[in-house]
Amino acid sequence: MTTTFDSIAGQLDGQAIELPSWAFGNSGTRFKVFSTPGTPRTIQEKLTDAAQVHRLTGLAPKVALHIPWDKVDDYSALREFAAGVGVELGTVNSNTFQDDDYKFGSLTHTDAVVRQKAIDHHFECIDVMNATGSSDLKIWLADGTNYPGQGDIRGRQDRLAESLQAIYDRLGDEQRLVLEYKFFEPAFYHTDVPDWGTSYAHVTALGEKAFVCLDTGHHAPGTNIEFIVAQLLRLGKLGSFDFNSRFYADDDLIVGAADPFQLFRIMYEVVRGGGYGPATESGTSPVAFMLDQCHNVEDKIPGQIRSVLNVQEMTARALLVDRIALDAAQATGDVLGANAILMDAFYTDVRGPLAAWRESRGLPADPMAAYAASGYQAQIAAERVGGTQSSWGA
Ligand code: PSV
Ligand code: MN
Ligand code: MN
Repeated sequence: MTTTFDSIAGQLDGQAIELPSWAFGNSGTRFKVFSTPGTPRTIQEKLTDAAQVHRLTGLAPKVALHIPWDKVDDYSALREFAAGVGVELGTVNSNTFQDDDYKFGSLTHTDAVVRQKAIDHHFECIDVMNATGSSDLKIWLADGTNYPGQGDIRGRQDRLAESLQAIYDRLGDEQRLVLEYKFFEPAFYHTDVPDWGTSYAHVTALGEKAFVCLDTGHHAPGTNIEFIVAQLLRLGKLGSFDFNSRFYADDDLIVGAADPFQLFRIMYEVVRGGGYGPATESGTSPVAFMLDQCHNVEDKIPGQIRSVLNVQEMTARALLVDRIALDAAQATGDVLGANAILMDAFYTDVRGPLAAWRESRGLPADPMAAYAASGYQAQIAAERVGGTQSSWGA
């Protein structure tokens, strides 16, 4: 290993991982939503909790909103509130999956009235972005069918393209649309945006302000996700990540918990493809790094702290790959040598150097321990009674 931690330490400055507001609410499975003492009752309390994650790690300056879960009367006031507690408002996520009208689809629906309702909801999200200063509109659709023959797959694609165009045309110059794909759930026969290729086809047709969102939990088991990362970066269309980890389905567990090696491989391709670091340096459009997780049985704030630390740890290891040596090994067909170079970086324990990196920047060496010692969890448990149910579980 010729690359040292000191030589990559500066590249860790400015790393930003956006937190999802919904990670701070109670969540669960379709079997049970357990409530956690101290769970936020309002978006303001969620922002206050998210600010703890940023305060202790320096890694999470933005919080993503989900509309209507985080609906408020005055988004400019919410923006000011966020700034007051030390965070910014980030990606605005639309929601067309919890309304009876969308039983058979939203942007793909056969009924023009329902389609327009779904389009109008996205217009409302863009209004929110204008007030919050958010740059990204994230669209994930529950649209799909359960039985062969239930819907006209081709017709649904055509209607989707038309609806997306109407939404895209409303974006401001500095705003982006990111289209998330998912191969199953809640529809189980087909979904209308099942894979990166379908998302890519739509966002490419829309134009230069539209990108693909890659949620790490939305692939079939065994999918080589880092290949998708490499390809989308090559095509200039990787807009954002929803990070989480999974053992079986869309588990939404802590990123890096199930398969740290996969997270390392993803981060290596991000670095290799110019998706990491300031946009001007990389020459590509910036990639937004977001978490999309739920904390069903563990405390939510430490769950989010652990998550951003996991991303930072695998980013550091990915930056440690000796790219010059790797290039040489690859060029000479040194299969095992090349593999060893990558594995050397993966096996490098960066926890000590990262603790020192934090201390040198006025952050606690161990953010998990600092949170546990802060008394914040006991304070919110005492102060907040009747936390919000997740909108998923409700
Ligand atoms: C859908 O599974 C998804 O990953 C989308 O990103 C939604 O916005 C999010 O979950 C909501 O929890
Ligand atoms: Mn997601
Ligand atoms: Mn998901």
